[in-house]
Amino acid sequence: MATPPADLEILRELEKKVLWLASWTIHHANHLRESADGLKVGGHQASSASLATIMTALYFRALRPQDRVAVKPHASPIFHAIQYLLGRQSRQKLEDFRGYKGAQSYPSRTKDSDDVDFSTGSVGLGVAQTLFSSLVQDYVRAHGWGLERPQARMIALVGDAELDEGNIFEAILEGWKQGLRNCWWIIDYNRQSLDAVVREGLWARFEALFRAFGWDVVILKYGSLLEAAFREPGGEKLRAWIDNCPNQLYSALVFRGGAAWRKRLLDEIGDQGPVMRLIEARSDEELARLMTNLAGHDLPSLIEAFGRVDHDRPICFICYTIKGYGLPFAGHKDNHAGLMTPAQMEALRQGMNIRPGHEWDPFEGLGIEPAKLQEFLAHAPFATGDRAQKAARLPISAELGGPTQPVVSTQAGFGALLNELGRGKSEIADRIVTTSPDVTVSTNLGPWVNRRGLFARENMADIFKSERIPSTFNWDFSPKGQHIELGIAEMNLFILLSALGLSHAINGERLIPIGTLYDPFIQRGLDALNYACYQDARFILVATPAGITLSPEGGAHQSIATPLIGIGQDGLASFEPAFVDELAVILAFAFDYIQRDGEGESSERNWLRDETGGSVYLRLSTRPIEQIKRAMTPELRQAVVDGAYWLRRPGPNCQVIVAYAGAVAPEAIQAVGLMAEDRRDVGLLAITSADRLNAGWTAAQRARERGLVHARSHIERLLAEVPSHCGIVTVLDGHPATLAWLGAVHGHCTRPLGVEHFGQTGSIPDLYRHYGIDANAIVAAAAALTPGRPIRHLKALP
Ligand SMILES: Cc1ncc(C[n+]2csc(CCOP(=O)(O)OP(=O)(O)O)c2C)c(N)n1
Ligand SMILES: [Mg+2]
Repeated sequence: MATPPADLEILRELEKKVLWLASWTIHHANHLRESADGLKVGGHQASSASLATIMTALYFRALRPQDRVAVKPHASPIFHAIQYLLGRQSRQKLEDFRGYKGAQSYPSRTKDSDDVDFSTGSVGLGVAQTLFSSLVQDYVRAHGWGLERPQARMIALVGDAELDEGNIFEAILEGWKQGLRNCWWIIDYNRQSLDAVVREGLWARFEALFRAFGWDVVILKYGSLLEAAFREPGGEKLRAWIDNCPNQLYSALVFRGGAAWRKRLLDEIGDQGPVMRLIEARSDEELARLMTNLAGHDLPSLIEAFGRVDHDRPICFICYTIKGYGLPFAGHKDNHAGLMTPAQMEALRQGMNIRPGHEWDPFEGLGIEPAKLQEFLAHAPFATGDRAQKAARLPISAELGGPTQPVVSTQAGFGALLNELGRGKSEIADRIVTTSPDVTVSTNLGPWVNRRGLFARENMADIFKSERIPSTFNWDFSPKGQHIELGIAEMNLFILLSALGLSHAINGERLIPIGTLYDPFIQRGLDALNYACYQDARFILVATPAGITLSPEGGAHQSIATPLIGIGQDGLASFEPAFVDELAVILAFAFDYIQRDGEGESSERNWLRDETGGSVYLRLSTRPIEQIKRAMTPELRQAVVDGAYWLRRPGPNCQVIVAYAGAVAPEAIQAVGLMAEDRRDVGLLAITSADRLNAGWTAAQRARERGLVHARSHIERLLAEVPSHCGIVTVLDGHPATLAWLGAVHGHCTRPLGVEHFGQTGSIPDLYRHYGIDANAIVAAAAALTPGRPIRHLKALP
């Protein structure tokens, strides 16, 4: 569909305006706004200019309201400028760019107010997010939800150096397996990274790679001016020269300008007949304009390419651009952190016909009447529909599961709870979608998958089943399946969870995503997990087995630091239950918690910001543990969710308490039993969430500092019962720092036990003894901590 010349004229004016506003925003942040710290804002100006034309073509022409875009981090000023022109960004936020509560340095779903679809910042992640969001859209539609809404294209604006990130390749492979559609990746092929100019011929590797995985590849190299020149006499010679021009030389000439182009071209091909006339017919300025007329800066080429797409296969557009195009440092290899000087900015201002004092006026200096521009913007396809999506919260029952076996692990308990949910009929069960990077069976999702099936857009039967070969697992794929099986790539797991966990906001359909993996491999995908939390995706992460307790599986798979990740990761409430009745309570809580979106007021009861909700991390174990026969009272349920309860309440003459978390519960119980013969009133504190205890404690202290003198957190109330001379021994299968802070709550002397080194294989008793977290070690720590006669049962430690 050809673009009417009048529209093209308007789009050209808007392109100029977008570049101006983005440049002015950056300049304002650096030179005009009072900066208390004197820090300069680099990294945006050149990188933004690269994408000004592509984003103009997209937002004002090609995008439809339902389309979703991940904008490369450093193009954020262009994004904010476009939103400003569309009336969705305030001038104040632009003026405060990168400042307190101003427009964000990198587009942010949670911190920006101007309609960001996907956050970006850590390069590679936003790109993969668009791919997984396409898969999630297909999942939602295959289940019959949201069919009344038009299908979105999930689009990423990708830096060429961004493609060095390995997670992108993991995602491409997974996308191929899952039949990816409706996904566009637009590569800003400016041949520059942060430090330097990229390798020659990179585009050819990209092209081959994308084609190998079933993508359509569209290469947008030369703009309409250059294409026209190539058709002139001598044009073929010019094309051959530019095709063979090394990236570095091309960039250098872009930077140096018209006279340098002329000299170089005349030196190298000036004697080759008509091409000389082609060069000589142009002034220096015209020659520079011609030679930099790459398709990524050519509106007609871009509009035509985007408009021509007539299929839903994934597409990679390789768009040739110039980093810093239209600005004085265009092409310079050091331009990433480059900033325009006030004099350069002044020249740009004059060139754009902008009067001093009118720099923020949306239509200042343009050659078209404001009313016409306003009208055009209001009718841009992107602006004509409602983009916001919302989904109601799903009802959940507080009770989960049935009777458990007398001796069982939390991992087996988790499998049984999900199996039970899968067996029943409930809205929540229908909205659960599980996923795992090739550890579905070994994390106990098997029974659930047997009931609910695997997801694929096309039916695929389990041949083992049809061939009547006995197998515990039914591996049938169908569009109604509720488990997405991933290859072994933990980055993909987290980015898929991020996409599933935003379905309510992106697709208007709520999902309850549950991802499983081995606990140590959280660290493999940690940046993606952090990214998912940063953009407020909602999911439940089940990490199992964990710690050294997986002992016979080998030292390589032991995790030590993950409980600290659980405490430190914002947006993620982490739990490490020991018993399955606790797990059932926590899972029911998690189903609700991941759906909350209230304001961040802390509850007086625990001082946690529970109304805002978040994601949940469950650190589970394969160790079968004798279960406690007890009724789940409302008080106990609340305490489990808040993070701790007394398994044995300390008496008034108590000298020591043991506080444990997770799989070491039997050791803690045994140690308390041994000590009870020589120490009176020993207390035993069961901790289900060090994270929530810690968060509540911190928040309550803050509240008191603000004058709310009666604020008390859950852990403060629990430990208030413990006499001040009493010692605390803490123990978990994880880093001892996880619980070491308990001593600071009321000043109790504390000895934290845990695991600081790893790698040894053996049985659980071997390893608990080796690492000093068995009953003996707990008793020895208690004996050393508290006065009194020796504890008789203390055996010699090896
Ligand atoms: C994971 C990660 N590593 C490093 C960075 C720092 N960084 C920001 S942009 C960039 C390279 C940019 O090159 P490219 O993607 O080609 O974009 P351009 O600047 O050319 O527009 C780097 C290394 C980052 N943001 N994220
Ligand atoms: Mg680049």
